[in-house]
Amino acid sequence: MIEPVTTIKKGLNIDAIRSQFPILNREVKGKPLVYFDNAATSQKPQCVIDALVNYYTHYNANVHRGIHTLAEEATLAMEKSRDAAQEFINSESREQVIFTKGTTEGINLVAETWGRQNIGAGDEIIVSNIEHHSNIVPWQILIEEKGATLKVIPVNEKGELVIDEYRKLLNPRTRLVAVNHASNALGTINPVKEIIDAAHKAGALVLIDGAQSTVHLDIDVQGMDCDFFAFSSHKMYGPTGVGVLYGKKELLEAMPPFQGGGEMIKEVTFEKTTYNDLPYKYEAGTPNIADIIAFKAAIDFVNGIGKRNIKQYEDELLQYGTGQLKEIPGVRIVGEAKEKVSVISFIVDKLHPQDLGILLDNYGIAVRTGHHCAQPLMDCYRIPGTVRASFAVYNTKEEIDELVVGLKKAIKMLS
Ligand code: C6P
Repeated sequence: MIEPVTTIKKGLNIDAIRSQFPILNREVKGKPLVYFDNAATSQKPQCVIDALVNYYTHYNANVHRGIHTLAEEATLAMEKSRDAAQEFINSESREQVIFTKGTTEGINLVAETWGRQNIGAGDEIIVSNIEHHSNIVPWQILIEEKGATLKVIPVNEKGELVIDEYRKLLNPRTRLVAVNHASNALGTINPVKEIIDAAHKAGALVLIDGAQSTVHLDIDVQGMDCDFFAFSSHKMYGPTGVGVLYGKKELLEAMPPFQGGGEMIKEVTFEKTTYNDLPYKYEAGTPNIADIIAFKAAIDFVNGIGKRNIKQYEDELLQYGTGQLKEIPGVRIVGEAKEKVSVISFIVDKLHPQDLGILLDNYGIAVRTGHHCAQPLMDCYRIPGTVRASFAVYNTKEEIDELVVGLKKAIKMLS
């Protein structure tokens, strides 16, 4: 268990937090690992690893099917995860928490069910210029099939959405607005409440891609009033292969099923099949039981530290890192929105991000380089990609200093 350390006044006990992550003790290329690729996936604390091992060691069984002890224990543990996720995002009910493989599957689920049912020729879907491909391509597949149109909210030089232009895009043909809560490529936190309220006034629904926000920001789906919210466990210290799709109940009830199979049915005959109640209607087949169970350990881990404490500490890292990187000649930060999560994207004059990434890896520093699955954004800024350092609660200013030293060396070698 994490030490009960953590009031804002005292500051976080980062050493105690780091000690929960065994992987942080390893070396890469003979150097201590500096892991700054948290926006891609965060590392996992021991409690999450233990939850996985514990399930497979002691009560591995399928869920919702057996009446034997192991099956009951597994079912109970999995459903406890649903309760934890419900509370974590303040969903009205547990039935509205659908387990998916991750954000991508959650968005595709909405596109293939609600979208197929509700989008027609001439309808419009609005996305933004700073979306991840996961929140672009599913809508492109849909509009191609239906003869609908995709509209795009522009982004300014700082990496903020141009909300006045967004308002102009809304019209009676707008059926859905799909935007991220926080951008993976820039770190921008979008004004989702404002976006949602404007969309609702225009009669459109809103899907929020919470992949990059859920670990950093308080999430209140009721307060936000979003219609759908999708996120992934693996970006918030939990296992891969698990995510949640939240939806408003009346929408989830009206939508057709996503996939057919076991668990999502009430009764099957060759003449007619009736579908299960929420949330199981959207959870066909044996779920990812172990990872769903361990996801609760991740939620407990985050709650144990407190999101506000995490955000406050990560903001410090963000400001420190931004200041340090800006001092290096030739470095330009890409994305300087007023509100950001702890992501710093940058480019260096005349150098390719990938070359920098390879050299940084030689110093044990893991960053992501490239387009970050946000090619339309890179095209808009006319850059091939960026180097991205993204921070988690276990990172330190000393590690940022390592990045600065490594980057200076890399720039010297490549120039
Ligand atoms: N971004 C990154 O390095 P999945 O892969 O389904 O868990 O999440 C997809 C996704 C959707 N939206 C946003 C805003 C995201 O950042 C991501 C994942 C990772 O930035 C991997 S490409």
